[in-house]
Amino acid sequence: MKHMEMAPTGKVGNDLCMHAMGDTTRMPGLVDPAKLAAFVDPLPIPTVLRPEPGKLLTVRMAASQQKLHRDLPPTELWTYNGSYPGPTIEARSGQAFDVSWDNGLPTKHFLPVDHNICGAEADKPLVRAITHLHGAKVPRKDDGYPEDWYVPGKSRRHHYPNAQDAATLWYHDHAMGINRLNMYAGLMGLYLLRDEHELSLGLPSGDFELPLVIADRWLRDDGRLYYPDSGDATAPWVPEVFGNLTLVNGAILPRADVQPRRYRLRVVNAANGRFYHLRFKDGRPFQVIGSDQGLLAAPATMRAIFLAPGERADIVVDFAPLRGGTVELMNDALPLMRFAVGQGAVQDDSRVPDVLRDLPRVTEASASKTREMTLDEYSDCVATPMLMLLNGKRWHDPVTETIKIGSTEMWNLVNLTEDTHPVHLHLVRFQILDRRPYDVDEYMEKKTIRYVGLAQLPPPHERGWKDVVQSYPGMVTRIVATFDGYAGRYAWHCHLAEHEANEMMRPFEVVA
Ligand SMILES: [Cu+2]
Repeated sequence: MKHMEMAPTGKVGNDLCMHAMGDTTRMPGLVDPAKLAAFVDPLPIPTVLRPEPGKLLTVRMAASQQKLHRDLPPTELWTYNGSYPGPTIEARSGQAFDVSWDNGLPTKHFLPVDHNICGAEADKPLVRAITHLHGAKVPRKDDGYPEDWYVPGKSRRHHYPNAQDAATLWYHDHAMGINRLNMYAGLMGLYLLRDEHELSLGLPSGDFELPLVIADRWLRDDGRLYYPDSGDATAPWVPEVFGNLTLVNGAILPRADVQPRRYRLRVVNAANGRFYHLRFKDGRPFQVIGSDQGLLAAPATMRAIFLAPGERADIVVDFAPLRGGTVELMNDALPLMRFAVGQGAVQDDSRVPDVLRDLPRVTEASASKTREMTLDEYSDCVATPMLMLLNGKRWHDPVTETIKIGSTEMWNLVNLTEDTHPVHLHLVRFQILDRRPYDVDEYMEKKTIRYVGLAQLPPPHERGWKDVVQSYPGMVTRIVATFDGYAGRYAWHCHLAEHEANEMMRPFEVVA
């Protein structure tokens, strides 16, 4: 398709859109965030499950009621083990176990299923689920492949080898065609993988390590979740969802009472579509010690971090200078939560070493194969208002990426759209080589890349192992991954859940 057919769509998933949608948007019948008392609810901390090696852990998906703010009625959510976020699963590297993911959901969906979306056709059951452990290197049958969904009343057992480095992983629904709805309904939780090396570093731990699962939602005045639709009941899919309320661990504008000392924050951007530009209101610096796939080589001192859906940040912040004071965690100019720092004297034995781990940078030369992968956006006013594709192909088109197991490949993500897309690969970790501006129009015409600027190295906080990369518009983003571990068919996709659904997701096949 030619450039002219590209949709002149609204900005999706970037600052422009966040501001255009506005965080104070008030629609009739929806909760107005300005009317909610701030920092009155304590920051919820999900229950921690520590499975014993070799044992079976059972986690059950079910509808449940949960208060998201003191002054709001309870909200129906779909959760793992009755809470949003679900329980935090703590695992140790090298200690395998199995989880039985039981589907105890209702048989009717309470959010607008679009039967035009691939995998959600009218002949499919309305409610289906499959849990993907994001960032885990697992056999194909245990990955949570989108087509491995099952219906209420059924369960599926996944084996987690945990044969990888310590990292902030998270689990969430991945059912073909409806996972954007299932995730929005609440089906997600943290999975912290720890290893001996990380535990030896002396980082803040125990009560001084806080998970922060951040995601936006709309709520109706009666407390029910509102998921926007196109206005066409036969094709309700929308290309983006930006709620006006932000939940941190399931609470709107919560407060964490902390001590004047260092804390480790395990941050997940669990939103369907919103990017978060996180900073502290007073501009205080913090140390980023890890990214998606674990520790960086060295801490990166920052005052703000931009996280796309699916991305994680492992952060250490020192509240000692704030004894007796408060500080808000912000998304740009909007507060997300408050830290209220106690008065008492505390002894802080934690530390952040200057060297966190041995982490060699991968090189271009290590790749035995290079693939050019385009990110495309098409206007198709017949079926749907817009369509996002990878390599111009749909999910059901034949597999084009057949990869020899153990081989190292460089994927050049050629973004032809006007938006940033967070690209996630299942199974593997990768490093970002660089991003470089190129002539988009010339590529459309001749399919050749002409660079129009210098290659930009990723900033320090993106130089670790990653499993989501922000592919910027007008840039070629180069990543290098080694496809080791397991053979089989896995998925790669945009982590904007609405894009992924239509149809910014493709299979790749690892072969022996
Ligand atoms: Cu996208």
